[in-house]
Amino acid sequence: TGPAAFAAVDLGATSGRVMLGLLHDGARVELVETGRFANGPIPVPTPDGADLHWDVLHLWRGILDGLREAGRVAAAHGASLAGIGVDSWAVDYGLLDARGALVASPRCYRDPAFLPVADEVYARVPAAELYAVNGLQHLPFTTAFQLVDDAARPAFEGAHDLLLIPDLITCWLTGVRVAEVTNASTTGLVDAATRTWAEPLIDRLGREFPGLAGLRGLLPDLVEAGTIIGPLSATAQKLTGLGAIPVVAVASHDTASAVVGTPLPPPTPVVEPVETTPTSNPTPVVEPVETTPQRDEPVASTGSTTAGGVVSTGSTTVGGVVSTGSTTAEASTGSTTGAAAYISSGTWSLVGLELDAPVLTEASREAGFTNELGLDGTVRYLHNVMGLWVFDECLREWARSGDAEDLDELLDAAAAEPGGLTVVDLDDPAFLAPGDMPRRFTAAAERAGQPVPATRPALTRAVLDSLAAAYARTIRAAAELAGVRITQVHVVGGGSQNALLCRLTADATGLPVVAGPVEAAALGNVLVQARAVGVLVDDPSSGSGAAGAPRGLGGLRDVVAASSDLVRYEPTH
Ligand code: ADP
Ligand code: LRH
Repeated sequence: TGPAAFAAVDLGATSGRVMLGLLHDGARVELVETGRFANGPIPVPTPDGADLHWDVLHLWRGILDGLREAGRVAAAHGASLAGIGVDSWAVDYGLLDARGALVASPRCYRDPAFLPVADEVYARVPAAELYAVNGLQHLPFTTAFQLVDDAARPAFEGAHDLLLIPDLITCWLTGVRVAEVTNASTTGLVDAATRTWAEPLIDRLGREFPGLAGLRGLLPDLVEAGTIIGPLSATAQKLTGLGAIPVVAVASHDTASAVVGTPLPPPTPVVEPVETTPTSNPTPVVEPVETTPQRDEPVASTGSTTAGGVVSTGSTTVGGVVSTGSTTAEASTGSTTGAAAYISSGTWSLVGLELDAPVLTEASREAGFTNELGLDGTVRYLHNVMGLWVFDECLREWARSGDAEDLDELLDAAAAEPGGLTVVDLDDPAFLAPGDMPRRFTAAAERAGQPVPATRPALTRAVLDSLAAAYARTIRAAAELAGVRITQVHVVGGGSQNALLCRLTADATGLPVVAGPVEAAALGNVLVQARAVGVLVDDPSSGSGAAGAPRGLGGLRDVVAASSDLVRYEPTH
């Protein structure tokens, strides 16, 4: 029989794409790009400056074309589409009027107008109270803060429904309005422990900010990832040339889909203290990695490499995800849980761990950790690092000046720079807005009393050194707060192709870095669809589950590992 075919719409802040996922033998996904379109914040002049918007209609055009092409390419492989799923960047939304038409083009989270709002909210609802419920790190653009600003605008009065970006596209495809929970968890309006709308918090915001009095009425019903929303509507069928294909609510936050699409090995008990002795090898070891272990195989089967001196033992998994606090693994062996960290590296770098319950402590809030929701009841315990946005904005600025850089040559030149000279704090909101990044980065270096990079390669190196330092800091803090020992770091997304950054990350963390897949979000999107429509079920002969039962997260990741070319970077010091 031919492959099962799924179309993943994956909208990043830098580009949107439609990927056809061909699932071969229920074991391996081949991704074929059937559409890619540019994305980015667009300044729209106002009497007092400019608002930042997304061009969601341009994205919609690209999605329609990409889906039509996905249908054609699937047919050429002897398959027809069995599902469509949409994921995108988080927090932003479209408002629909009573007729279901868009009230205004969605605003972009990088709009500087949002910057002062958080403090206005915290003055009325203390940050600690918010964190105890929604578990979100402080980000100035969390949906709840955007809404306070938006509610003061005339357009808001016409709003009847609020749909996050992927839910908006799903609604345009099906006519059905829902809020998928992984992305809804980034709004600040969801209870991280119960995975439901945080009604008391929403009511409270409505009382404190009269413009938000009707907020609850704007929010659709929540659904978990993996819910089949409905078939393509008759209109969407005409627009795409496709049939009544089921549209599935995947893990619609792109980062949640990317974490599904990360070949994380199962957590394991670890014994013996971590040895931090540097290796004597002066050159980075870059070797192909075969696959991550099957969830149910002993960890020894990962091959000869033990992570950072940590010896892994046995095959115990802790419910498939890392448990916080005292775990079964700890109780039975007296050891700590060893787990892999992930970095979803695109426009942002999302750095953290997968947990089975939120960490809502004050220490966690103060350290800037978020508890966003993941697939199958998991929690994405992570921190937003400003990411390749800073580097890409430099590239865009140099291109605008008429003297564009070749990416590979620039990265080679940056690799030859001394390194470690300038390391700035990329959490600074000064980097959030678009425009003139080289000047803003050098200004930040000056403010921090650091050497100001004088050339483009030196500046590139400084940005990447700063990223690697932020990754190491974040991974250390996550491990401490969640009570686990990190054994390796997985980097996925477009940034996993940046070999220099991967090497610097291995060195800064002292841990092996496993890079890939590049299209982790699209892969995670496809896998959740396949499971939802009943294609990805456990093979009873594997002994890993009942016949016909849907695969767990570990089973989905077996497919990720089988579908990806991974590259491993060992730390050199
Ligand atoms: P998003 O989903 O946020 O739009 P992506 O996952 O597509 O982001 O990653 C985009 C980033 O990947 C770019 O910002 C760029 O820095 C990096 N990138 C893409 N291709 C390469 C490459 N060949 N080498 C190094 N970096 C790359
Ligand atoms: C990455 C991302 C991230 C959010 C940000 C708004 O694309 O979804 O997880 O914090 O965009």
